[in-house]
Amino acid sequence: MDKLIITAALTGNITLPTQTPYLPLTPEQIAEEAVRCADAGAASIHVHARNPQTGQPSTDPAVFKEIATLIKAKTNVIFCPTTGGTADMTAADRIKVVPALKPELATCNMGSINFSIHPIVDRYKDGDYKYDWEKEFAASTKDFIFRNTFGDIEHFYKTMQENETKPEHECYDVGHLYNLSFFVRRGLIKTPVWMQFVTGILGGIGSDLESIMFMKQTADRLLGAQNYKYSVIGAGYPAEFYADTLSIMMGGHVRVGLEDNIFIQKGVLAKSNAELVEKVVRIARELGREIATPDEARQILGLKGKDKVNF
Ligand code: KMH
Ligand code: ZN
Repeated sequence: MDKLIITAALTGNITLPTQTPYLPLTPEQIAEEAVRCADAGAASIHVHARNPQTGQPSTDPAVFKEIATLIKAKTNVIFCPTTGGTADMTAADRIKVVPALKPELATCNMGSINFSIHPIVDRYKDGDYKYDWEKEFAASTKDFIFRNTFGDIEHFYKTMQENETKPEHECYDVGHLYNLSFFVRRGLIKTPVWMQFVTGILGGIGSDLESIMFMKQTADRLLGAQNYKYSVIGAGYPAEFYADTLSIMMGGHVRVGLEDNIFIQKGVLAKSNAELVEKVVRIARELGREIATPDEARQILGLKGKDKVNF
């Protein structure tokens, strides 16, 4: 088995500031969390930008650049920005970060899906929200279609190829594996590919073990096990740790972080992203799986190297 690549997803765009006071929002907070996660064993940091004043998800390349520069000054970790988005972001907005930063890795979402957090509004009263935008944002996801058409994906691939950025393929359901295999067969993306099974999102496949195994078996059948590396996300608690443990056992890689799960134990908020990384490191060590350093992860994934980025 490869050494284990741990990705830390620090803030995302679906966790609300109201859900946890520990969610990093400003570039400084995000960078500080990234450094702590790298020290704890994360090889890759998945980053979303937020408006530093309001905590709202943002596609502003200047904010991404500020975060990336702060992180690079203090650690050797891989910087992987999102190209995902919310209802008010176009595909053109979402991909802007790639030519601006020329990162080693960036996400590439492999199909259009419903992607919703609307049930969360049942948990809070109007006065509970930290920011004005949060309730309307969460409620509006009931009608959100996360758009990733074949045309969008082709455009993302082209931009990533021009900038030597490797796509991290986010696959939220079995159909997304077929989409990826379509692009491989067409020669638009070369193997070995790097993908992530994103499970437990309302609108995508569940985090139950059978579904994760089915994703793996389908990817093996469509691509051939030697032609891809994968990581697993389980959204929520305890799904994050169950899904990651299964992946550790199967030879896959893992992602943790407040983007996907805010709890360290049942009902106990994680006080930082690093606490989540530390927990998955403990699980991996108990299971005898060694942890990859950022440079070992670069080698496993075939990345261009951090000297070739634009930040
Ligand atoms: N928000 C996650 C469920 C992306 O940012 O492009 C999936 C994700 C994808 O992290
Ligand atoms: Zn993300």
